[in-house]
Amino acid sequence: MSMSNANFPMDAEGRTYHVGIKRGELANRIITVGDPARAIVLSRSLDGVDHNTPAKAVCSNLFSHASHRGFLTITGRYKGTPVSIVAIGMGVSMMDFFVRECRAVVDGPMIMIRLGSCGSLSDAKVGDICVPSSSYMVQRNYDYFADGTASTASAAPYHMSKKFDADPEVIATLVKNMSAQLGDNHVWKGVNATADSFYSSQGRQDLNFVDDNQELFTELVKYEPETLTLEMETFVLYHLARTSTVAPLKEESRLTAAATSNKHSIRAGACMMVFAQRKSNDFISKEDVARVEPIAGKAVFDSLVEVSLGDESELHATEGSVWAL
Ligand code: R1P
Ligand code: URA
Repeated sequence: MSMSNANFPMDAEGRTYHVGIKRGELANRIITVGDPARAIVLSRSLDGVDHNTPAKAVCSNLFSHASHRGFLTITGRYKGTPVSIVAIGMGVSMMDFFVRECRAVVDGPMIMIRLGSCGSLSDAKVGDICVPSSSYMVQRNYDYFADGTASTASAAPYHMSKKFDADPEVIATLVKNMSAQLGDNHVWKGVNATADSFYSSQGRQDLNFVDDNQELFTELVKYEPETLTLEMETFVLYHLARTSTVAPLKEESRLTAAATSNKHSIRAGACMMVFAQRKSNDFISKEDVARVEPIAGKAVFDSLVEVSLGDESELHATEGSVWAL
């Protein structure tokens, strides 16, 4: 693989370095998930799929691309509208690769909705859906542990960032469509905490390491009483959407205007299935995942196509794209 441009590497075909997609392969409306198997489950709701396709395969009439770095992109149409599904793996760095590289190859405004899994700190039970209207970041304070023991440290062991908001219309639409699919009593609104680890920064106890996180849940709720969920990506999605500039940056000459503009080219939202109930210590069953994933997916697709992206003629051209009829 030969790349040019060290600042934003792309290959000769115009494929981005990590997600591995190029112009015309990605729609303006995207659902992003962690697990590639979830992406394949969701792809079964797209138009014209052959339901005899083997369970682990992408239907051959949909576009799909698996990158060398573990991203899986599937593009097709949902109720006639072009949509993409992108599985990114886990963690904030993967979300950063995803948002930036996808933004770079699509013209016009975009909407990105994450359908993830999470731990619940509230009364939301396994299999319920949480829709966070904002997210903050919880990071291990590495300096605190500098001498291998916490005994001499003065600062706090974990750091909580400021909150960044989702797009309010995206959130309202997700709540409405999730409630229609699952019932109001299975859909929760609140604030998400994105952690830089599944373990220490989510308050999991691990005697093999000094983590000093026994009080973390109490600290999180003190910091933000509406804290509902813990997971590992949503903060970066909300943060990058809020710091996105005007779309699209087709020409260098637009960079200056874009950098000073207040407009954001990305509308973002997220919803998470509760996999871990941290108060009761329950973990979701395989059967519940198989039941919830496809219906939650339909609610996200319905939301993706319901939220307006403005003048559709400003969206990425159909001509030459993988969703051209
Ligand atoms: C950890 O098990 C992973 O699950 C959650 C976390 O954010 C993290 O990525 O989300 P996904 O199920 O979308 O990967
Ligand atoms: N994903 C997370 O990041 N945490 C959980 O507890 C469950 C899923």
